[in-house]
Amino acid sequence: MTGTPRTAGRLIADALAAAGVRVAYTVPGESFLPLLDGLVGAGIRVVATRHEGGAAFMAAASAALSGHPTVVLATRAVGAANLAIGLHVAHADSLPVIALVGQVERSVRGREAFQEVDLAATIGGYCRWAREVRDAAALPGILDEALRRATTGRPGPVLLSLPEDLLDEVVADAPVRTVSATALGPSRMPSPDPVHVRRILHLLLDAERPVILAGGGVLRSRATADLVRLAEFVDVPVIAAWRRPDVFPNDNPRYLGMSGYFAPATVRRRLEEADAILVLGCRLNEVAAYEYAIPAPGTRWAHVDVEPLVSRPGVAAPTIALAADARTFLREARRVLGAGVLDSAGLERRRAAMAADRAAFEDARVVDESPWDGPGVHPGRVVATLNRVLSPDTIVTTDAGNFGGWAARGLVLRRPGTFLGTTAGAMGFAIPAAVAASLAGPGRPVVALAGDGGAGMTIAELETAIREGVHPVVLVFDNEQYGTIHDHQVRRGLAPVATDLGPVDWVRVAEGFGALGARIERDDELEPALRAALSAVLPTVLHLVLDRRWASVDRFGDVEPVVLPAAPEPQPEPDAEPQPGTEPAPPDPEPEPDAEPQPGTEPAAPDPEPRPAVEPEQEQEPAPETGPDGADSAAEPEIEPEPAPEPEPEPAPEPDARDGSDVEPEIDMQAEVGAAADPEQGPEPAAEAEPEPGAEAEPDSDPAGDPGAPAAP
Ligand SMILES: Cc1ncc(C[n+]2csc(CCOP(=O)(O)OP(=O)(O)O)c2C)c(N)n1
Ligand SMILES: [Mg+2]
Repeated sequence: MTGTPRTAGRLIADALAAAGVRVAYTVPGESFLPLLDGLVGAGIRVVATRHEGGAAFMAAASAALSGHPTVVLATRAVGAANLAIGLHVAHADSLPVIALVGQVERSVRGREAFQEVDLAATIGGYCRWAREVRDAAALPGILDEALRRATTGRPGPVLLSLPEDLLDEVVADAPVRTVSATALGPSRMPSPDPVHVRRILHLLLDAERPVILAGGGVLRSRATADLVRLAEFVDVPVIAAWRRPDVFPNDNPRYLGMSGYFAPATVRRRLEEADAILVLGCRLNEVAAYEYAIPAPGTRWAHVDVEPLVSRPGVAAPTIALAADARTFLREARRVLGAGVLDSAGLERRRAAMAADRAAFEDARVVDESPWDGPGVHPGRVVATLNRVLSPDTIVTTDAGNFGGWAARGLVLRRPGTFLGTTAGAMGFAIPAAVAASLAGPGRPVVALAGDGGAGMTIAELETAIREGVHPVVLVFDNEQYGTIHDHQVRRGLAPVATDLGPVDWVRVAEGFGALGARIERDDELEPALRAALSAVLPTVLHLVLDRRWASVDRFGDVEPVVLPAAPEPQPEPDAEPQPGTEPAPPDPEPEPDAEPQPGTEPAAPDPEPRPAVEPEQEQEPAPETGPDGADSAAEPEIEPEPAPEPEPEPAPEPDARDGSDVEPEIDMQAEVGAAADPEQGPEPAAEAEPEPGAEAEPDSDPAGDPGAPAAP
């Protein structure tokens, strides 16, 4: 594309619009005014927030829901410093956030100018990549690179430092090479080699206790429906990675819970017992992997990820590592399975074990049954009320804090894209994320869960919600305490320093911003108030009064564990799911990739290399998504929800393919075990060996890793 003369600010905005950016969040500054102008001119919605931290949280939430790169803007050292927490979130959660920060004019740079700091070297350190632009002629190339870094391979935040005077410069007829939205993202990765896919299926299906650990990569590639199909077809259970509970429908009998803080004890146990794990679109961060205890020593595991691990200190290398996005992997797996035969004895064994596992999990996730008659509400019953009242399309956002433990254990989510919580454990996230979710999907119910500590950090964004015409519901769990940290202190026998907070009248706070509020002191008051809040046309804050003795979902008072009623005897699950093997195979609705030789007829490949993550220049065919569409796009819902998993039967296998009774065995899962997953072969190389953010310990995490006494960030 050849550019017409325009300011550098407008050129940046046009490039962003072309890359699919639809919304930008900011606290404005005088250092980037032409850019603000340019964004509006390019049809990007610009939302002013009350704090740059809120803006960055919103950008991260928007990117998570829409899959599009999202912009956050801030001014020089002061605004950029406030962005940091949200950039860290975007890094931890692999979200394509583009931070554009106004910088001092080039003529005063390096002279201790007003609000001057090296932005790329400081705040840029929170990002995957950061540059200061010194010359307008270099802008197109730098923008190109920034967009690629943010969206290809493992997505993440990038930062551009933009000198104020540069943004005013007119860039005359410069050739502009902008990246188009359709050329970006992990879905542009090539289909994985079927030989590798088959090896991974072998690893899983030849095991006694296989499990799939699914993470954000499945959500980002909109692959939940594909994962459900695979899990149902092969009868392998799924565990969601920490803070990704919406990756698999929680009411599906194959779902065995979310890992990490406050998970039911059955989750860790099941992961430890697994003799094979498929880690799919998951970074195995410290919390999700129980302080790197998972995969347990001796567990054979496959890592399928846009940037799979080769090795990490203290963790055994994967048996197989495959660079692929979750959706293309799952579709290829389905194709490979459709051409083969499953061992029926293995299927039966897995199905029986799954019924028992699921029953144990269901018992362990009960959070509302301990006796309670006040004062204040029972936090587990709050979660039970949410389960009863919220429609399946409601988006729930969460903050960090022990209050979230009851939801982590007991909240039931049925659809992908209905949960936003950060693996960075950042307080203050829930309310801005709820505002962004409401903006992204107008009309969709959105509920934020926050403690009184976290709510206090970003409650001002209620005004942003009102100004922008959206109305999330905010539940403030008020124990007048930084309860999580107090809990740490108590468990270490320390005095409670700096963890007591004073009373806040959250109803009046809400009303002060022009929102609605209700104080909830008894369990039976919540349901009517929640229903009213969900149908209100203004944001509502529900002030949940909590007795401080609710220390966590596992502890009541400073010493007493929560006493729950005895669990009922586990009942085997009636398997009501349609059995793919017993139903007629409909035609495959998806175009299959070019005809490939049947895997069964291929010569056994001697441990071939996986295809690496796509290089930017490579194979960039158009995506099915629509590109940017100027001014109109700003008004459209931003969320691109994945359709709920279809109930239709599997297309690929023949009626008897699962028991192999009269189908030619094109893949004999039994026969190929040894060749498919040989631990001696060592891991496949990953695309890039970057430091893993998951390896960074959170200061508040519980070093003992005691699942019975967790500490939420
Ligand atoms: C931005 C940020 N600052 C500090 C922390 C450390 N921290 C983790 S939980 C917590 C207390 C949260 O208090 P509150 O929101 O009231 O929830 P509660 O633990 O009381 O349920 C703190 C201070 C953090 N995770 N994030
Ligand atoms: Mg609190």
